[in-house]
Amino acid sequence: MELPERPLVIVANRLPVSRTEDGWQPASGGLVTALKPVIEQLGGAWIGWDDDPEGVPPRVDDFNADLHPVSLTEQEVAEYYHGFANRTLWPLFHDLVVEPVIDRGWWRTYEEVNRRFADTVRKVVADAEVPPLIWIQDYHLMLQPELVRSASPDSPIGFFLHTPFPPPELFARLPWRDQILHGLLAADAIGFHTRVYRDNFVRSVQQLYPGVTALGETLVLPDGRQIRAVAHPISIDVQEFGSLAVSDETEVELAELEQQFAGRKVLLGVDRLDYTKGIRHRLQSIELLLERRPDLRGTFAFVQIAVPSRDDVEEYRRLRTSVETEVGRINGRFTEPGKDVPVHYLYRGVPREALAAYYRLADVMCVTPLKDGMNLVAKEFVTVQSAAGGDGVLLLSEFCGTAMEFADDAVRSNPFDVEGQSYLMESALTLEREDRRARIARMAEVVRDGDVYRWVGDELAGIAEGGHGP
Ligand code: ADQ
Repeated sequence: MELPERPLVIVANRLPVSRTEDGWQPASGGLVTALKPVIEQLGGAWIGWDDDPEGVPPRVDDFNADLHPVSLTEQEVAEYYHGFANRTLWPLFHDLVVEPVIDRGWWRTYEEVNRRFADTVRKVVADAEVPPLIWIQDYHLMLQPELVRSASPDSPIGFFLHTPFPPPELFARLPWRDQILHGLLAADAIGFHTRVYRDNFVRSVQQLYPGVTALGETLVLPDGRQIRAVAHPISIDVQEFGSLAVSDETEVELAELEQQFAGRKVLLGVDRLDYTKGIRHRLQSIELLLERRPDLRGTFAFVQIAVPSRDDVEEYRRLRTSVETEVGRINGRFTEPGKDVPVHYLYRGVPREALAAYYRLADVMCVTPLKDGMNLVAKEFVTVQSAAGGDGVLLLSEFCGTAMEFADDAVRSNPFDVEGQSYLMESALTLEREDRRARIARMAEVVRDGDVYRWVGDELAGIAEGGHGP
């Protein structure tokens, strides 16, 4: 990977560290893992919200960046984060699977908090010998490029959106659409997971700003300035998941699970508990399958692992209640006396080794979001299965970024069609073994060819190259 000869400043909602029993450590997400070696070489800084009551240390071992916390008041967290980011932008960007809340007060706080992040960037770049490359992450910080541009005029500035970008007719509903686009267009390069999201963005820009032309990946603004709008699909650390798949701890976990589910096939769901992930629709499909095919009862189990998420937000609390009601109803209807329940529901995050063991155990992995920017669970599953010589089937929603990469090797589902999806679950259980194995191998190869290190490299190169003045 060719790296820019500048330090790197990352601006993201969260700082890249978490508190563990052994003290502070770099967080385990894909972005942090992928940036570790890059930051090791270039050095740099990370600016993010400091949501630990005791404060985050200025540096942690094994991560070569200075950490610059932005402190937020309770009201700011409620309005900028739970409010505008998660109840306005999040549902709007996921095709309105729930109604976005439009609140002027939240918008003002979003602007204010974005300004505060930019003030911290200003302080950080003031000390830099060379203008750093500034890389801004995600929908919480869409006003940053413009604010940061004035703080560091000579820095290359990039922005990456981890969610989908909605079609222009949906985006146009946002009362502050102009400000958001204006904020973004100050970047040199703007990255999306897929070409569809990129094209949605370009069409929104063109509708709202007549006179913008698009030439391939380049947008030419009316004042002649050029920026790049690119599709760079995010991915996982393939090597890490490959070794995790066959580690001793994973084997131990798997042996226990195999004993627990002996004689039954396993369908699996692993998600944050979010209404975009299609968990309720998935459960309804399971219920229909059990209803339609009494002969299959007792021959399979459905396991849903749901990581608690955003439980300060009303829609998420309601979702939890309805998922738990649904699980209770299905188990109430279909559990035979003295036998195990058909649906296993774990409301918690599980350690990496346990996660890998579940991926290996699954006969059918159900990744069926109503809308999802990319979805890394699907990529983790095929990587783990392939590394362990597995032959599980991936049932994959048409409405996630990953579906663009896996062509027909996944069983493609429309999760809104819960009955159709129940038939797909049934047929996924009966695919021929050789076919299953070949599909997993092809999907794993796609992930191997474009892992998270390639994503980081493509993004940084794009930011360094993009952006030309009038
Ligand atoms: P998320 O919506 O969080 O990310 P996803 O891409 O699937 O979705 O990543 C979830 C991560 O959490 C995976 O690495 C998975 O292993 C882990 N995880 C999920 N459930 C877990 C559990 N119960 N226990 C332990 N780990 C669990 C957002 C966007 C996505 C986009 C990513 C990256 O919504 O579309 O793919 O950012 O850009």
